[in-house]
Amino acid sequence: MKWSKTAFSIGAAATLVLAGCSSATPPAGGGDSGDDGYTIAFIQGVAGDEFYISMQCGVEEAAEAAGATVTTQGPAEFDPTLQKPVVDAIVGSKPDALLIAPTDVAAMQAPIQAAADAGIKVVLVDTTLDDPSMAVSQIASDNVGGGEAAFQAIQEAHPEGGKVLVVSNEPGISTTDARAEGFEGAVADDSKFESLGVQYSHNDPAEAARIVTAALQKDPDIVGIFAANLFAAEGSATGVQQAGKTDDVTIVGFDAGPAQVEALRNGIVQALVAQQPATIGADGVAQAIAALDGDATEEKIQTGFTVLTAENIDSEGADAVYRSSCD
Ligand code: T6T
Repeated sequence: MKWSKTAFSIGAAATLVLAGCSSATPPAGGGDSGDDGYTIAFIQGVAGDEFYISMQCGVEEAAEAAGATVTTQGPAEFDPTLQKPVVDAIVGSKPDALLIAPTDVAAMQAPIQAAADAGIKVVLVDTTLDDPSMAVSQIASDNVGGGEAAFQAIQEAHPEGGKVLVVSNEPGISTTDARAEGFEGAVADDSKFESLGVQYSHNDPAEAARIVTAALQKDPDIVGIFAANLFAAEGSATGVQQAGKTDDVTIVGFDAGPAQVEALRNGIVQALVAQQPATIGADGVAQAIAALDGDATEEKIQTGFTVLTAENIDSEGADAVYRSSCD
């Protein structure tokens, strides 16, 4: 399957817009409302996560420009057992299109298939499924490339090599699995580095902190930690600080919420791989509308990322920081 690429960028700023959790743009009519605008439901991977809030901002802005109505909802945790009922309720309300970030490649298969079977145009944003064939389009970051870039940042900070650890979220999430794969593949290509493997923090920063503290007790010579998402990065930073190892361990986190950026500014985290969530959301709306209009859609769209460091966070990296609200 071929990915089309939009704006791959290292060191370049991404365009972002803004966010909230369960809200709707002003009614513009919809397939079901009898007007000429479409109704679009956006289901986040988890509510309150600045990555998905920023995506919501992109979705809302693009929908408003197209005269479509959007409702946004997300489960309280990144958990398929909590996301499934949200999808089931949305299917019952029969929007024209569903933009969704599935929380598990397997567990969300049947609920999302049910949406497609009900005639709703499905666009997968951020994460995907084992079998995404029901979707009119899939839009995601270059997650493997982002994992490779994270290793490159650790490599540059520690040219002498050493032990590295990945703190991820949960196995079965397409994005974080791909990031870990990209990172681990790059480590395997450099014999000066030794991988200590991937540990899963279950989207809980406190668990990520525990993992890192324990890992540093066992292997005090760890030189680098790759935290594969926002919550893993938050907890990894805490764990390294608690172990008093801030000066020795390079932390590279995926995502760039305000707390991660503060940790970058404070020298606790050395680099952040910022995605382009607003672009993913806007592209998702465009693909949904193309499908509803009977126009051609892109099977896969790959968006870029920006590596943020202390050097570029106040210049070309500034626009890549995620939003905590669309206001
Ligand atoms: O990293 C993002 C997203 O891309 C991933 O699929 C799940 O975690 C985040 O939402 C950040 O918390």
